[in-house]
Amino acid sequence: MLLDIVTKMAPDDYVGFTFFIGYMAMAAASVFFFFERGSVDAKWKLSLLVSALITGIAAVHYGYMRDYWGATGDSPTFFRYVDWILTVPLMCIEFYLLTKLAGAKKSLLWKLILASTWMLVCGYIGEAFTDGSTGHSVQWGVLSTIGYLYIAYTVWFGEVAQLAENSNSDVIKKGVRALAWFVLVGWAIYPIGYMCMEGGWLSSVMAPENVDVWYNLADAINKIGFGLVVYGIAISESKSNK
Ligand SMILES: *C/C=C(C)/C=C/C=C(C)/C=C/C1=C(C)CCCC1(C)C
Repeated sequence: MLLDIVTKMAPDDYVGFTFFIGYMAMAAASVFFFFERGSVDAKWKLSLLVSALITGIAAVHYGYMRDYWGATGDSPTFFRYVDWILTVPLMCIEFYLLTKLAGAKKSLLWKLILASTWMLVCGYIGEAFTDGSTGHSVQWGVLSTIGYLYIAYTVWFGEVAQLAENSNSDVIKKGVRALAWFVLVGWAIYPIGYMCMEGGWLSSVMAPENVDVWYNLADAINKIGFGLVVYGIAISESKSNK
């Protein structure tokens, strides 16, 4: 089955190409984050485990998406959202774990998880149940964006930002700010991709088939890059305490 798909991969199939690379990169990142737990202080091990889970869950779904794409040539929207609905709340957990040492409460964790789930459920309804109309796309896109803006606000100015500011650790201050940039810039690629679907505001700018290349690039930045920043924080904080 797999071999069949591989032999049919066209040389200019960039979506297929990035699904293959994404799969291996996510898997490799997971192994890295998992084994590097041994290099950081005990209080950082959970953060690195969560990083490994994010890229590990993505690796499995990239395997599915790669094969689905190879077999059908369609956008694997279903697997994409299954992956996001698991990995994005895990990224919210990373923000909580980083600020927990500065006093973050459980309620912060639940607010972020709720907002991210809302964002993705609305996005899925908008994308998977599209009737091709602009009305449907915009309505669910706007609802989804409320969840996104809530998260962006919380990490830039709200509770997460304030906790990091009061943390007495420059590493955490800088690290949380770096992760907030991922949310603002890296995550913004997804709504742009969403708007390229049939009926979307940008549907005349980019064909929906190319959207997957952007999603794959965004995922690599937002999952592996995000994990590396968390790793950087954990490593420097571990050293500075020795
Ligand atoms: C690893 C995967 C990540 C970080 C996925 C993030 C996804 C988003 C930030 C999606 C956001 C959307 C909107 C803000 C509006 C339109 C619908 C979505 C779901 C594409």
